[in-house]
Amino acid sequence: MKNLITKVEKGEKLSIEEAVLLYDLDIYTLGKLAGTIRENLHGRKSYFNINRHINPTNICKDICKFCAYSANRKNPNPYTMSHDEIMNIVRTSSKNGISEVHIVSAHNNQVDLDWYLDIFKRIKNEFPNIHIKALTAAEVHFLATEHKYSYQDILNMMIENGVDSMPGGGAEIFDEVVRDYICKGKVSSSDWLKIHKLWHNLGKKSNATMLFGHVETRKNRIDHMIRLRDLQDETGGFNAFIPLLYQSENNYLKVQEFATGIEILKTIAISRIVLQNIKNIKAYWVTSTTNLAILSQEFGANDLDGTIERETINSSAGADSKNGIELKKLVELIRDSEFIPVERDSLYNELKVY
Ligand code: V47
Repeated sequence: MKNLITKVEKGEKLSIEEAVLLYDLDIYTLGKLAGTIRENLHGRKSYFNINRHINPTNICKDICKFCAYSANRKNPNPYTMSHDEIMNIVRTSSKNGISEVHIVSAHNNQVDLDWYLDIFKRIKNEFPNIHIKALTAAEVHFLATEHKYSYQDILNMMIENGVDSMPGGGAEIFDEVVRDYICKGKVSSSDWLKIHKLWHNLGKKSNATMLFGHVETRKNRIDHMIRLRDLQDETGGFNAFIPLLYQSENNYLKVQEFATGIEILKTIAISRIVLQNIKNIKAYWVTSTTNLAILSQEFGANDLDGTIERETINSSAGADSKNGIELKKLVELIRDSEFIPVERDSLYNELKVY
């Protein structure tokens, strides 16, 4: 263990086996190691943005066992927003000072490709200063397959229509066996990575998530991180890594044992240690709860996502995020925990230090 700690302190790259061993360290040692990396990168600053999540449709041709958002037997309320409805949301949110819209949908084969893409142009025309983070690699794969285009074509169309960056959703767990069990039929791990690589090669940025705390093993998590680390070495295009804690309500995934608070904090700390080439680790308050997100700042996380305003995907599965979080509260929580709240834009330029 001493050798392993020295290796981390020197910033050396860990193998899968070494990184799995990190879980055997106590939480304080891990916090210290990850905290030092965080401190060197960001000092005591903790970032967030003022953003709005929009989930325009929940009709989905895929069935992921962990998903409570898509319209199905457990959630029999299908909806598809019109572009006018979406524009009204963006207009209201722009008055609230958002700098970003985060738009993610289900895989709806009852609307055409223009329904997915035209909305970006409308938003960009009316609000050129709002950053559009939209379409996960899972959606890109769905649109390419459904409408018979290449990934490159879809990515080019996204740029033509005003998409600025890609969110990190749809990554789930890259291990093929687990992936097959929890979300068979969805974009494959290699295609998820390929789509992000193509996007980065267009000079664009994206995020990467990992859904954990369900049926995956510690080794699966490390394997996931290392596949991201390898791609980041090639492209440098990931802005942030976001471990998403599994929410268990209203879905079809049976989980025997849920992740404990210690396991969650260890996973965040280990992600900070393994992914030293990804600058930001986001403790997504939506899935981890605000309490644990705040604590995660001591375990390597330097970003808490944003105010969100409205959230459907994770709140359908039990997260307490339906109505976002007030800016004042988010700032107070960060300040009370003796970190410095910094509002950022989507590309991590600092907008305001509170
Ligand atoms: O892709 C679905 C996950 C993701 C559940 O890039 C679930 O900045 C937990 O990707 N329990 C969507 N998670 C959210 C997402 C995201 C969120 C915030 C910021 C960014 C970013 C991206 O939510 C999905 C899926 O992996 N998800 N169901 C569930 N039951």
